[in-house]
Amino acid sequence: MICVLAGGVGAARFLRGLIQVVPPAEVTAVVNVADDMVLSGLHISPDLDTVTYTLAGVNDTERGWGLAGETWHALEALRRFDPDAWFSLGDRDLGTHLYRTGRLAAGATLSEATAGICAGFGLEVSVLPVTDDPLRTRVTLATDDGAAGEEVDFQDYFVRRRHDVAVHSLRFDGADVARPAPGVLAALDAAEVIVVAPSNPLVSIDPVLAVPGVRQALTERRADVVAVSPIVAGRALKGPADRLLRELGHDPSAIGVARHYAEVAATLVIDEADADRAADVEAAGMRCVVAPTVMSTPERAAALAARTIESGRGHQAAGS
Ligand code: FO1
Repeated sequence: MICVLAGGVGAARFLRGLIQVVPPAEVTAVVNVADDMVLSGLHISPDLDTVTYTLAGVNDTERGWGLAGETWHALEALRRFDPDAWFSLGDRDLGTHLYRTGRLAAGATLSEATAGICAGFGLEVSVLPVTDDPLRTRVTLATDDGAAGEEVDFQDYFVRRRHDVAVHSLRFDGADVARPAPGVLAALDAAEVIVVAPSNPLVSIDPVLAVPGVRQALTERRADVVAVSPIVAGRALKGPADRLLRELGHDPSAIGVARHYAEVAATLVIDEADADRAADVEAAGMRCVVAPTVMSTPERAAALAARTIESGRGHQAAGS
């Protein structure tokens, strides 16, 4: 079994590649829920849905989030009453949020609601929220002179402000008391290889690691953990990972990613464009594998997944 720690789009593409090279029933995705929010009374789980829709092959590939062939009649109707509605829920996507919210209101856990959604899409992959407890990323914006300013919800920062603002710090509200969802620690324990997907290290993977027990589970399995760098030639392919790394005091490069993950993962896969940084990655304490990491086609995603899994298995064979 392969276990993948996952955020949104990058992880979803990686997982879609992975199920081309590993039987889907042998894959477990442990997914970030700290981007979740309640909007118009509906519980939205962006990363869970991005992973689910992509694995099911029904995602909108242009936007990266939501469903293909989406229409926006409900949003237009909502804007009659709230012209400033800034978070776009498509008509088809709404079905997912209605189902999830209904199940939660009836007493189901987020894991149970997620299992129902995955069954509805016919998925064989186990998609697990990292926790069923409330976990929310809160973003403290930086003032012009770099001091701590207003603290806002993650989606307020990411979508409403288009992550085009300086960040002072992050915290994961609820992380201290959150419990891993059923199956999470068992999957980390049983996995042949654990992959840290090419997701934003600071706002997608760190909240997953912040759930008590998860970081320790990875540390204990460090030799079998392979991380894939989401930074290529100093840039994030999507989203604000490069800017956030810089603003929060990390090197916005494969080396910064290596330093960030060295405690939990033995191996880092970096892109060919960063081949000249391999020695620095190794100096940061990680074994370095150089491969094409840009998942511009499903074939490239499958090749990256195959290489990543081989790297984890190879490391085990080497006995390190
Ligand atoms: N991202 C946007 O940039 N604008 C949106 O209006 C938006 C709506 C949305 C609705 C449902 C959903 O599951 C995701 C949605 N996203 C939207 C994406 C999402 O909020 C972010 O990309 C992630 O949270 C970051 O991983």
